[in-house]
Amino acid sequence: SKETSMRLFVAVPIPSAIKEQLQSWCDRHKANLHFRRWVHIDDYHITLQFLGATLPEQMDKLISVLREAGMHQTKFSLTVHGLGTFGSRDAPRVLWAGLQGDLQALNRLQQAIVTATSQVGFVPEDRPYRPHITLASKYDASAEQKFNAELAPVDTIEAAFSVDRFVLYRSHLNAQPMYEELESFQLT
Ligand code: 3AM
Repeated sequence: SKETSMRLFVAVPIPSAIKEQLQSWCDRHKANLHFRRWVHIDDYHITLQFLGATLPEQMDKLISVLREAGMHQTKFSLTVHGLGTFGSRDAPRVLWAGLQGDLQALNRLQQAIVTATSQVGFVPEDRPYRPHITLASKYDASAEQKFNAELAPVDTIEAAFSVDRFVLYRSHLNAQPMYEELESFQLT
């Protein structure tokens, strides 16, 4: 039922040193970028799959297929690189930092997770996977200056990190930070 279900998603956590750089970039640029909601530093992540409402009785099986999926995926490295938005140019829905590095490994991991969770009843999204780190949302459409990625020097946010695990998160709407780490899964 709705009362007992949890809102879950699977994501790659971001190491503290990288999160600090992302936050510092946001702090330096938020006055010029007209988003009203900035992601809490502890909430930065790369979503692999949004699972949505999940019942407590689904948890054991879910955790077990995720653990199995992680055992067959090897560690890899990513670089935070560049900025982008989802939504239209005049009214972007979210501002995100992009990724470079071993994107093939990231896509393989995402595929493995979608396959694993489908075995326990989670329905994959039919839109293509677009890995990103959301930085801000709620664009102020009344802003005089339209969003322009060129206004913000993207090079200052570049940094490499190693991905050796992924996490099952619970989302708490209206909380700060919003995301609670329920379970961590090691890659090989
Ligand atoms: O990774 P980000 O922060 O861009 O937008 C939500 C967030 O994405 C997304 O899942 C992530 C963790 O909450 N999300 C929320 N509701 C969703 C839905 N119904 C969703 N993704 C797909 N379908």
